[in-house]
Amino acid sequence: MPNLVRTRATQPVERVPNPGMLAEVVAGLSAPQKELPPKYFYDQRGSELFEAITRLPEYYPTRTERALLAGWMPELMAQLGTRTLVELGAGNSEKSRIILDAMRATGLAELYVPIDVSATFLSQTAVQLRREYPGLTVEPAVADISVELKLPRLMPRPALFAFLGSTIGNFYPPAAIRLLARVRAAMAPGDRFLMGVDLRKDIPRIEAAYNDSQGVTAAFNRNMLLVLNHELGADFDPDAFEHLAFYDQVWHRIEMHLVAKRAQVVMIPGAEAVTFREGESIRTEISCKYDRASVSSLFAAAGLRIEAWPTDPTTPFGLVVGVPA
Ligand code: SAH
Ligand code: AVI
Repeated sequence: MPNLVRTRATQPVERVPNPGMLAEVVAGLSAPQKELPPKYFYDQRGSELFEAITRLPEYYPTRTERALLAGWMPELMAQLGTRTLVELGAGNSEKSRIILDAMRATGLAELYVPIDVSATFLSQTAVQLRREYPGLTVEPAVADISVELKLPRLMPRPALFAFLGSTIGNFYPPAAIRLLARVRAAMAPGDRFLMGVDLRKDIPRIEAAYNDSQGVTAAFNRNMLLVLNHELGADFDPDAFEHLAFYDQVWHRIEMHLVAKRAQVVMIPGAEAVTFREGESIRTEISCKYDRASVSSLFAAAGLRIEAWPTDPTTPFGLVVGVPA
């Protein structure tokens, strides 16, 4: 059943149809600075490599966000009376369990909607969560959140829309604003938006998080080429590309690139040959770092405002609660 993901015993869900992938990849590789969208990291292996990244000593965001959630969610969920959790880019839902536990403690938890492009990973997570939370309805949605949210028609309210892990940072500001505006449009009175954002801080610490000593981030970066080989029949040689990650102080973001070790030509069926000069790179990801002012202006442009942001100067990561402006 290669194109179907079974999320319930009786209800198969179609894998995200991706007719646009070839066009998107060709457009990205034809630009003066070759570029591919980071959503193509996340096949099964890519999702597993990201999980491994979250456990690396250098990768501080996940454990910092987990600690913030553990400290804050019991109080916040009791205060909001949340009945539905919608999560964008849910991944393995590891930190979502902290929110779900806090919802369950209030006796109000009814529905969890994890949304992700990584179809098989999402369905495995859903099966596991149904076992762990017997009274909870888990309705996963396979969707590209840069295009749509794919929400169930009926959701018990109030709902919490969560976007954790600083995945917002992987979107260029105009796309981030469109995404947040989509969330804003889906919110009903009483709903809240919870977003994790990685904060600006000393550059060596940020750069170390994307250049780990075990090479897991490098493998994650190269995995995108394997995804293109598998999905499009391309003939990239991942070993012919080097991982590069650096902080851009002007744009306040990490950039990840794959740099051609030598001049080469790559074939993608249905497209013209893609040529690389030695040293030429594909930008595979940006990871923007924020402060309060930059989050405020993103929110304002999307029709949201910051309602709460408990800050601690020693914490290099922010958890922000947003409401419609
Ligand atoms: N929220 C989790 C996972 C973060 S990794 C955490 O905080 O640890 C980023 C997740 O977003 C991955 O699971 C990836 O598959 C998903 N993702 C990335 N781009 C996406 C897109 N355009 N649409 C939907 N999901 C996306
Ligand atoms: C998912 N996203 C927020 C991660 C990040 O830090 O930008 C992806 C990642 N890229 C390299 N390491 C982790």
